[in-house]
Amino acid sequence: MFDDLFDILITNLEKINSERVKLPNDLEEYKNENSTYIIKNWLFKSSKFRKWRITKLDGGEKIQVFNTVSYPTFNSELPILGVDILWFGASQKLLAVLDYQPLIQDKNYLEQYCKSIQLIKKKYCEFDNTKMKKVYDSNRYFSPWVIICRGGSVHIDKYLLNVFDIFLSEYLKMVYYHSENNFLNKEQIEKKQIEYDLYSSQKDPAGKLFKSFFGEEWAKKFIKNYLFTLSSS
Ligand code: BLA
Repeated sequence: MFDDLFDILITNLEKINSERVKLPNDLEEYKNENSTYIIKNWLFKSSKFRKWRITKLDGGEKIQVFNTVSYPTFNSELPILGVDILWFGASQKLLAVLDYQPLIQDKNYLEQYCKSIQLIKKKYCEFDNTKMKKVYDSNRYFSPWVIICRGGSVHIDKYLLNVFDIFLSEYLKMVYYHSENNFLNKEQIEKKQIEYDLYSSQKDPAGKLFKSFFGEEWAKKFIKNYLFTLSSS
């Protein structure tokens, strides 16, 4: 599922000359014993991005996930693009979260780098239909304009691809027009990205899910060596 989102993303990553980074076989693809859950992962890097990861989880009717996160190089203070899209087939429920995840909560930083999401929210207000619950602290690494949709298949059919397409292309435009940092130096950027990984590795509700689908050993390795690589630095 979500192949159209995946295809748009790959096309864009190719356009910006990203290079695919080879992952160990058991991180590239992993299945549980009876193959009810299959996870596939991709890793890219480019001159502008230290790391860009994509995860697809196929759990049949139970769960389908498309997740992607970009990390700019330590030379750029720009936000991290974060996308988490989940489909629960049995209950026909969609959860979609898209944000330019800010490194700091400075008002001017947020206005400069995150506010463009507002245009998408306004254009697709039927899609942006709910607020964040308490899993994450909304003041850490989320912008005031985070897009959250709790919906059904109609939200996928009518809006998801357009929302993702604009969200991605606006972000890439920002990255390519960005010339100088105004808020953070290289050392501070690195520190913030480390904090992001540490914080996310502790808060991510996916951790429990990976443990139950694929076992504790693989889940730990996946978090440390793929999802949040800086969390152990
Ligand atoms: C919520 N994400 C969730 C939940 C699960 C996942 C199981 C809880 C579902 C629910 O509340 O109904 C699952 N997250 C995953 C999986 C991966 C994953 C399988 O990352 C696989 C890699 N999450 C992110 C990123 C963002 C993010 C980058 O990984 C930022 C946009 C956001 N996920 C996010 C938020 C919630 C969530 C904000 C909670 C939504 C809420 O508060 O209502």
